[in-house]
Amino acid sequence: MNIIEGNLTAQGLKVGLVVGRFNSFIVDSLVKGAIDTIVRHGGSEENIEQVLVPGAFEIPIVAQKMAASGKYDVIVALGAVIRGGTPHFDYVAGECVKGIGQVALNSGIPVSFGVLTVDTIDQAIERAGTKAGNKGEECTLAAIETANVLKQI
Ligand code: INI
Repeated sequence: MNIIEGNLTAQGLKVGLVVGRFNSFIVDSLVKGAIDTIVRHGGSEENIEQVLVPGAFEIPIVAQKMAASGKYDVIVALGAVIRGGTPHFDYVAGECVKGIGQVALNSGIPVSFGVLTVDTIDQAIERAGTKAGNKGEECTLAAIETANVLKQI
């Protein structure tokens, strides 16, 4: 039996980060975690490009152009959508996740989902480098593995 799996080596990997500025206090920690993960797995900061957008809603359209550019092996989407008192959260989070999935499938470039979708600021803090880890790190690891498995198929 032939088993194909991606390793966690980021050496030579060209990574595009698309980052929603909204809730930047949280998102900055996700970005730090993503960059740290790439470097600790053998990648280099010169091969990372960061594109900033206003909020999670804008991530898909920018990720789409990044994917079509041919400049990146993988794209990591980072942001934080925090529920408020209106249905706004559902629209922003829903469009963001749907759009990111579409970009990945339509382009063939993996787009990793590192956008927090949480009910409270506390939950966001927990996932941005405190007791529930750092989702920027986790989704970057998934991005590295997926990019490497795709290369072998
Ligand atoms: N954008 C976010 O990234 N996170 C949020 O929590 C958020 N909330 O709650 O409003 C948010 N809204 C802005 C949205 O992403 C767009 O930038 C805006 O609607 C303009 O298109």
